[in-house]
Amino acid sequence: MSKFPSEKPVLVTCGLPYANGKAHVGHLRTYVPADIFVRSLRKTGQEVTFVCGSDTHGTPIVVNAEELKTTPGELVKKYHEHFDHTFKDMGVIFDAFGTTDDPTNHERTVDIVNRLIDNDYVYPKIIEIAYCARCDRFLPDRYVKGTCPHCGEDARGDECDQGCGKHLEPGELEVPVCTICGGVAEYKEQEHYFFKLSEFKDFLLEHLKDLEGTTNARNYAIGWIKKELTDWCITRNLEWGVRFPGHDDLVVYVWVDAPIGYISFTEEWAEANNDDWEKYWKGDSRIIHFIGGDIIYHHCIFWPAMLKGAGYSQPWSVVASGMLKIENKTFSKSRGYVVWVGEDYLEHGFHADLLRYYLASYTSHTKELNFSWDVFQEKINSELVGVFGNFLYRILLFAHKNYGEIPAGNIDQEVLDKIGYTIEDTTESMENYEFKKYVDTAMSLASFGNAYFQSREPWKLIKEDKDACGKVLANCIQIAKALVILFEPVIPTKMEIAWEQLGMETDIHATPYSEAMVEIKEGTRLQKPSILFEKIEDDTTKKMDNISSERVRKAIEKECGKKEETKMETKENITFDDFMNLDLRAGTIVKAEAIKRSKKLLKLEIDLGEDIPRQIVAGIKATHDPEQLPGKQVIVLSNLEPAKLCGVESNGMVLAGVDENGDAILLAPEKKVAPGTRIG
Ligand code: B3M
Ligand code: ZN
Repeated sequence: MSKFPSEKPVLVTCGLPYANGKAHVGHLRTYVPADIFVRSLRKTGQEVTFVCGSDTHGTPIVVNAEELKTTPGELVKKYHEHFDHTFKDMGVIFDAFGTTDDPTNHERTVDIVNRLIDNDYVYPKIIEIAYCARCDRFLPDRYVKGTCPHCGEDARGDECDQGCGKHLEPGELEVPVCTICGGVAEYKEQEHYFFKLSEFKDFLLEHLKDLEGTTNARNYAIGWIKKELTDWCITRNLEWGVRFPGHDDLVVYVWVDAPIGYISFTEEWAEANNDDWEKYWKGDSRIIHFIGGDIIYHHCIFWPAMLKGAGYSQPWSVVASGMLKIENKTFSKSRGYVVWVGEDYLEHGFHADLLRYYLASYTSHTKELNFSWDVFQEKINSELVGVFGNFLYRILLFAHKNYGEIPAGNIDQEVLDKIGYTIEDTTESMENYEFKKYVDTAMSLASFGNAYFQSREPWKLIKEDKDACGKVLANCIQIAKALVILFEPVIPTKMEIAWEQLGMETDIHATPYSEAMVEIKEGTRLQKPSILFEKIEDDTTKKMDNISSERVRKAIEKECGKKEETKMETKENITFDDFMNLDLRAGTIVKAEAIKRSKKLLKLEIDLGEDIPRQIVAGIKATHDPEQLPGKQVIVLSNLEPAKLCGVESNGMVLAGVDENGDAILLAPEKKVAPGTRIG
């Protein structure tokens, strides 16, 4: 049973790009399929509103603006414009493209947060927040890095980006380090506000049972909820963002106001079009979110709970794309594995539709997609040029040359059936978010067309029976008409031209699938066709490959340079008095035990000649067996301000170096000395 067209209003959204950097091919993995989906849905007769906008808040933007010596406002303005025009250039056409800093979004966020407060889903709690004494500031999210408590990998702020990918709550990160000054951070108590996510467990399990979309989204979310569902800290110590109601020193966490952008942009669209946004967000609707596979947690758990808690409609479907690889390497801007939409693609004169075609047809939406110039060339040349383009050009050229118009002739039942089945199959694929299947099925109609033309040998027939030949051509043009309608969602600009070449005067973008079965009109004038898709030459691919490898080479150089720099880096001179202020002592480890929550830390008790041994936390768990440590002598900085590491108090620092493997090397006196012996 077809799900579309539906009586219920349909809203499609795309994950909001952070207005913090340029658009790359990775972004397009969400936006291009979403745009294809919307165009296709409209062709089934479904009314759809399609909204998106820039995500303008959060610490990465503030950190980046600070580094670039500009303001967050200026920075996001620049990238908002960049995304807006890049999407348009790529044929991704939103009905509204706002920003989360729009007044509408500030107001809607405050409304939702207030509703959550009124409905008793928000409570204050004193928690430990990373704080940098040197910078004298709290360190929200991206201002702090450290070790993931779940998997032990290096992690930053609110997510374990190098390891398990989990969302991290404030205070969870172990061995926190300030990203501004690089100094060790400490945890300090502060009051923050929490959303009672844990109360939504049953609701979410029910909600997810019926959630449409790709199975990766549903399964991931269900798995997560069954494991754990903890309350969410929804406030941050920042200037930039949406103020938390009643608190001048707090803003809401970016993941609160970002998805609310979906609502605000719908409001902005409704305002501009004299329509009603509440039919989507307060009524019985179908809200479809296209997102990257790395933000399933936020869209399938946090977001529906927040909407439910505030009395808004919840998503009907979540479509999550797989990850992107560049030339078979994990996508990484810093390592140079990136393809920028502007400077690496459009600015080299490649047509947007070719990339749209590649992204839609390379692999299924939830799988990893590899971007490779060689594969790009191969796919474009063999499929778009070799099959589809070839069919269109040869039949139109033949028809133009021999008839100058669409010749007369009944359409074979076989041809109409083939078109009918193709439309059935493709629309079904689209409803299941199977873009590759959609394209492959449409392409098989082009192959059918080629075989039809070839087997009837019109170049011979024209000499023997012009009418019979005309009928063959009419059938081919009917197939071409269907193909252009079917391919419009994928390659919309190219299909505009093809539609004209078929002598059509209507708007291809507004032409429904059903039109493919309507027989073409004999006598329609045909212009001399032009070639729609040009072959990509080997030289071009080579040139693009070189640009890619050059970027990777430069990234490696930069990385090495950085290492070199840090190796050679010397600190500013200090005075002798400064040095004398360091109270360095030799001590004997009397006890050592692992801190369970941490992969890096050991809790040590060290005899410094005082009444009781000092408790000091050291990051040597990976290299030192606690059982082997008692009795060992070490050097301790004994007057370091106390700090809590992973919830355990530490009163000093054990001195250690790091060898070339990154392992900790403990410093020790040359021979055994009395505990407390002064060093220096
Ligand atoms: N701005 C980008 C990302 O994490 C983030 C999406 C927000 S969607 C509401 O992919
Ligand atoms: Zn992790």
